[in-house]
Amino acid sequence: QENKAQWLEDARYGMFIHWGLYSATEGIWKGERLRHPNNYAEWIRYRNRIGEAEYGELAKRFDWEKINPEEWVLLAKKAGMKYIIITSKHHDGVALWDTKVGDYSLPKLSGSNRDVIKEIADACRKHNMKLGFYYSHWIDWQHPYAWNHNQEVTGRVTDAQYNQYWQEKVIPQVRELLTNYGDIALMWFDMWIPYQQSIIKKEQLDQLANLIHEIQPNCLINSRLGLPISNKNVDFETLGDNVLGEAYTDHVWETPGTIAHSWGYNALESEWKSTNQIFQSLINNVSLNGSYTLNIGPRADGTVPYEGVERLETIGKWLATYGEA
Ligand code: JFZ
Repeated sequence: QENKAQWLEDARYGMFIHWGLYSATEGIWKGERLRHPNNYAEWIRYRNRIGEAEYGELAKRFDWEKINPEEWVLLAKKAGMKYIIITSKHHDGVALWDTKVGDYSLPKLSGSNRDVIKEIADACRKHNMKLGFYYSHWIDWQHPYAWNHNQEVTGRVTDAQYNQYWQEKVIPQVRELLTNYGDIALMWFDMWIPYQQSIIKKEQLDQLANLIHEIQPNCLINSRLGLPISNKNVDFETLGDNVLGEAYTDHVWETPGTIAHSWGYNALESEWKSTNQIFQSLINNVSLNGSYTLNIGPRADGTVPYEGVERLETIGKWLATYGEA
């Protein structure tokens, strides 16, 4: 049987985009930096204990005059990247698209009728770029019955309650994502422990995978679904964040990497990797038949910090001159 993930191995280099309400905080909430040594801006709602209503207000800071997802696609092109993965719903539970499943979406919270997921899907089609969706299935800080680690935000959750979250939010939202936006190359789930150690049940993961296969049989699923690469529902392995490949494997794999430290835009970012370091990470993975998915964290107006643009363009120029197409 032909490996449907072969294109990802051949692609070698892609763009990750972390963009959501958290981007508008820029990593600062009420004059205070993130209450955690890891400066992940996309975790600010949880770390700084922001309430749902107040968090939703961040949608008002989005600058729709400037936001243009096609520019992200053009940047990926220039960088020599072959696919894009965008945070359709991160742990905060906010859908970036115009979901009909609940009111917790960027269009509804911002009062804008723009559907950024539709716009990036259209731009990817136009520029021949593969598109994948990050979807936080395990954790959701908005739904009262979803998982949020130590349960400080929503209280304890029973298996039955968790299943309610699963059936009324995860399943119908993933169905929307795979129905309304054309061909989706991959779904990137994000649970970094085996499902047995989580509240998720095997049947729920199978249901999710079956749904994806039913709507888009060619759509790939990553191992952070919560299952090992040996499972038939997993098409490629996602290594730990910024963890590079060490050897050839018999399966397709990728490393999600950051240019700086935070995934979401953080104005206090101070750990930009050098262009050399990023380039060597890419070369390391490519030399082992792996892929490198490098993240950008645009601001709430869609602009990408120049530190990232500069590194992406430098490497892109090198690839255009010396790399194979
Ligand atoms: C997760 C998210 O919590 C984070 O916000 C970001 O989206 C990132 C891509 O994924 O964070 C992780 C997940 C797994 C590891 C580390 C951070 N890991 O396995 O090393």
